Amino acid sequence: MKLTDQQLHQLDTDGFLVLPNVFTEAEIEALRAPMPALFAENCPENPREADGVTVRNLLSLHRRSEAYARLVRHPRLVEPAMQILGEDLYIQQVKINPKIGFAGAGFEWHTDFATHHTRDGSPKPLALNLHVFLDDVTEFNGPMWFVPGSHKRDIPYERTIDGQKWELWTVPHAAVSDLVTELGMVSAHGPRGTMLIFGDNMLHVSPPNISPYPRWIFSLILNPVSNAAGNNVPEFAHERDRTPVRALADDCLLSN
Ligand SMILES: O=C(O)CCC(=O)C(=O)O
Repeated sequence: MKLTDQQLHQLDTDGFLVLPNVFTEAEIEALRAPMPALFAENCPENPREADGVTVRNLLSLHRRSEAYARLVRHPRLVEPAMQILGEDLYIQQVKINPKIGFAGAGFEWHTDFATHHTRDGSPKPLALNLHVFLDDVTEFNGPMWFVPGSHKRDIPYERTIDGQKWELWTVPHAAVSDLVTELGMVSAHGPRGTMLIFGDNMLHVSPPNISPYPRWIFSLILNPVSNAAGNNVPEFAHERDRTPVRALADDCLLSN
């Protein structure tokens, strides 16, 4: 799948792109099928919310499930990423943030680059975050909010520790306030099967999910091999395999 010139222009201007109807209902069902078994695993790749019970992320899914081993090589994800970045990419991080209804906590204001640079050591904000909505994402169930155009700004950050003692690099609220006042905010929603792309320096946040509805979102981070880092953090936070990712066939999620 190739992005149009207009989509590339929009991504460059806003810093994110929402593409509805990229994955079919049958493909979304194939991706949801292994989830109950994956949720049930008690392992470091399934960190919990502050309640100690609810799964906050399911990480390294491409090493835990055949369906996700295929999804991370899906041409509808890999080809646009290679088109945007124009060089060999490796799989940096693979996860689902399930944001369970009533119990899924939010994510503080941040750019991914603050963590990728400060914690992992990535030199440049080149990594791309590619999301696939496995549920309808609405205004109610904790969608992500973006500050369009913020990816072109120099955004300050500071080290914080969240409720579960995870290290985060978040953006001070005074800086968020200035950027939001100037640039505004947009929430990214769409039906199951929607794809979302955003860059490493995009300022974003997401509120807790206090609705009854879950909000499973798959996230793949691809980083240029030339920008590799992350050898000092757990592998589920930054994958070690630097093999350039290559696209499979378009029907890979449904073929045997
Ligand atoms: O899943 C969410 O709501 C937030 C995810 C996020 O902040 C990220 O992928 O960088």
